[in-house]
Amino acid sequence: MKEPETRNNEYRDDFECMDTNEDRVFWKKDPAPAMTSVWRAGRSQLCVVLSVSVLLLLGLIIGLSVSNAKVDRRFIVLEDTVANISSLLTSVTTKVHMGKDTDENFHTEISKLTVSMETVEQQLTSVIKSLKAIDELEPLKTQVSELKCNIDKMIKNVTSAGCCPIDWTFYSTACYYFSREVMSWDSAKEYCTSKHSSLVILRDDAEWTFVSKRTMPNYYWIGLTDERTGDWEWVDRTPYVMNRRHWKPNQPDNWRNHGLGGGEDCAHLHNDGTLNDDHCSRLYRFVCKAIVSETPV
Ligand code: MBG
Ligand code: CA
Repeated sequence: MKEPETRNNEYRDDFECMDTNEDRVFWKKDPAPAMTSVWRAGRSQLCVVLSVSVLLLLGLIIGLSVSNAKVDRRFIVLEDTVANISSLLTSVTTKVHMGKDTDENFHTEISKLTVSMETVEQQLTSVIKSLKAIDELEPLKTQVSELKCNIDKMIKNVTSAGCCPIDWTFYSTACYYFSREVMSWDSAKEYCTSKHSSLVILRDDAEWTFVSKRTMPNYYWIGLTDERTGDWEWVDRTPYVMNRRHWKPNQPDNWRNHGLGGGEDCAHLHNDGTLNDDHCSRLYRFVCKAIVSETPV
C-alpha cells in the first residue's frame, strides 16, 4: 500500500525532549525567513493574532472567575446544609438510643431531616451544573493554547514545547493526528510509531469525546486490539477495561463470515463514535497520539 507523503519541510518530530534548544531548532517549521522580514510582512497579521489572543484570554479569565465564584458560593451553601443535617442526625440518633423516639419533637426533626436531604440534592445538582459550565471552557483553553503556539511560530519561527506540528491538533497534554489517508491497522500502527507517536489510547471519557467528535462520521482505527492475547488491550499492552457503552450494540462480535480469514481483532471508531471490532486488514483512517507535556499548557 502506498505510504502517505511525509512533508519533511513541515515538521520534524522528536517528542521526547522538547525542552532543549537543540529540539526547538529540530521542531522548526519551513526554512525561517529573516526575523525582520517576518516582522515587516506579518506585522498586521500579528496585530490581529495578538488582539484575538487578548480577547480570548479575557473571555477565559472572566468565564473562569464567574464559574469559580458560582461554584464557591454553591459549595458554601451546601456545607451549611450538610452541617445542619449532621446536627439533626445526632439529635435524632440520641433520641432513638434513649428511647425518646415517641416525643412530638422527634417527628418534627425527622421531617426537617427529609427536607434538608431534598435541599442537599438540589444544591448538588446546581454544583454539578456549575462544574459542567467550567468544562465548557475547555475549547476556549485549547484555542488560547493554539494561539500562543501560533504567536511563537510567527515571532520566533519555532514550534515550542506543548505545541503541535502542522496537521496535528493539541489537546490537554498531547498532539493528535487524524489521518485522511487509509491503512490497515498494522500499517497505521507503524505509521504512528515512525512519527514518534502511537495509535491513540483513550484514557478517559473527556479524551474519548474530544477524539470521537473529530472522527465522526468516518471510521478510524485506534490503538485497541485483542490479537495478541485474545483479551482487549491498548497498544502499550495496558489492559482495556470493557465498557459496553463504548461499543456499538452487539459488538465486539469477532465476526468470521467476512471471508478474509480469522475473526475481528482490531477496534475502530464507527461513524457514530462508538467502537466495532473489524478485520485488521481493512483500510481505515487512523488516529495517532504523541504526548508532548506532562502538564496542560
Ligand atoms: C458489521 C460490522 C462487522 C461485523 C458484522 C456482523 C454491520 O456491522 O462492521 O464487524 O460485526 O456487522 O454482522
Ligand atoms: Ca464486529
